[in-house]
Amino acid sequence: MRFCVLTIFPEMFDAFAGHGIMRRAVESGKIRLEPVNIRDFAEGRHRVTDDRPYGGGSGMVMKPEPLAAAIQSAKSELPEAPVVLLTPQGRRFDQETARQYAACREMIFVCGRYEGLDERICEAYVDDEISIGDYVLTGGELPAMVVMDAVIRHIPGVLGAEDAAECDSFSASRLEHAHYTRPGAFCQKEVPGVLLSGNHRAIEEWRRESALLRTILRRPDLLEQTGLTEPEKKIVQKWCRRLEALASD
Ligand code: 4HQ
Repeated sequence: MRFCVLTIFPEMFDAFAGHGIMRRAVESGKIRLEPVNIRDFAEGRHRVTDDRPYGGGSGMVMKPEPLAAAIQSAKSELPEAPVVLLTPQGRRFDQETARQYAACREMIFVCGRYEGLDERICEAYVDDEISIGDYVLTGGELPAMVVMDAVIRHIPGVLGAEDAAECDSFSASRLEHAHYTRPGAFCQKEVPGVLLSGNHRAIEEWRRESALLRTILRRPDLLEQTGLTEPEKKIVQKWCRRLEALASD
């Protein structure tokens, strides 16, 4: 998969491409990440990429001409790529969107700075507007890295030994079970005994229960979308009986 990222801070992507799973994916040739400096497409001695907003007010706006030239250049390199703008005005990024993007062979990200892009660029060139959450950042670079990070996990062979990105759409609607490693006792807390039992069926059941209870307590909103499976209903019924016994005198 090939990513082209249009930004005025291409160096921000060095650390991202240079570490961990992203680095391995780049080195193995599964991923190509090409940051492109929008400033290289700006005219004049100072190569200015921003200007004052029509109508006045504080803050600057990214000029349309350098952006248009940078996007056209990226599109000629990656003709199949959707042009994705990172903006709080976009639709919310989630695991399902990450999975869908992983089916693309190419993507172009546009990272804004200042108050954002001249609206005519959005209208003329942008295929998709994505927000990583309801907060305001100083630029689209971190959101572009967040999106790429979530997307590459779905590309076959990228995770390698680290288990595959859970492929069913269901996994996105359940939190992970608790995890433990050595030592067996830490801070006066023991690892749940079943995990040391070697009984793989029992371990699998404990993990399902852990995942479900954590989801109910921390993110009940995730369950409203899918509802409970039959085995999950059994777990909830078991806990209902336990809690009722506790409450009855
Ligand atoms: N931005 N999710 C870039 C964001 C943002 C977000 C604010 C994007 C500033 C110029 N992007 N502009 N949240 O906060 O994607």
